[in-house]
Amino acid sequence: MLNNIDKTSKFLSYVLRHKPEAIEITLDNEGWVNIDFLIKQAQKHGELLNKELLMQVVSTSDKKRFTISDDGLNIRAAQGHSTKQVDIQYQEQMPPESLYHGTATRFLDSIKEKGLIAGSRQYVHLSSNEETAMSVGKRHGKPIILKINSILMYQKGFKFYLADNNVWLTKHVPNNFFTLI
Ligand code: HQG
Repeated sequence: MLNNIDKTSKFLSYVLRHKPEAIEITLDNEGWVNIDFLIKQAQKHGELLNKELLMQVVSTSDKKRFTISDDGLNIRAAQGHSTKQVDIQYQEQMPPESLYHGTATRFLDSIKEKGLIAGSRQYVHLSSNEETAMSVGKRHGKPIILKINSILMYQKGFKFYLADNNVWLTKHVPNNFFTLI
């Protein structure tokens, strides 16, 4: 059973990453929405949300999924978007030598063929350490970890971005830039 915090976290991920229209809100290009308005709309659609619970979810999120704006008025998901409303201008960055991607064995054949693709999301998500990659992979089935030669990709002109919560993003990892570990 999910507790209130986990339920609310899933709800916020859903509306801030994928389906803002589900509660009749609009996100700006950078993914932000006014917190009071979000709460009002969530309540209107039957969600048990209030400011205290929202702030609790933000501060306890293991992956720091949500960011509050400096003025405290707005909230956004740090990464993971599929909605076309949002096109965050992430700061391009030089990646570390290697990055990791956790996935499931059943995807391997396809990944070996096409490389890592963003699918329904806007970016391929990469982790800076193996432990995180492992927990991401476990969500999909029997996990495996790919080690990505991110610095070589960068030298060859591929762009990397670092989200607010330290998840690394890139558009595509072709199949010659990773090994299985
Ligand atoms: C796989 C979570 C077949 C890919 C995590 C992954 C992350 C392919 C799945 C964030 C493929 C997509 C994102 C190909 C990639 N053929 N399968 N060519 N290329 N895939 O959930 O990276 O908890 O969209 O390996 O922590 O698992 O939601 O992406 O298995 O940061 O905050 O297609 O979501 O964060 O799955 O996870 P997802 P992901 P939250």
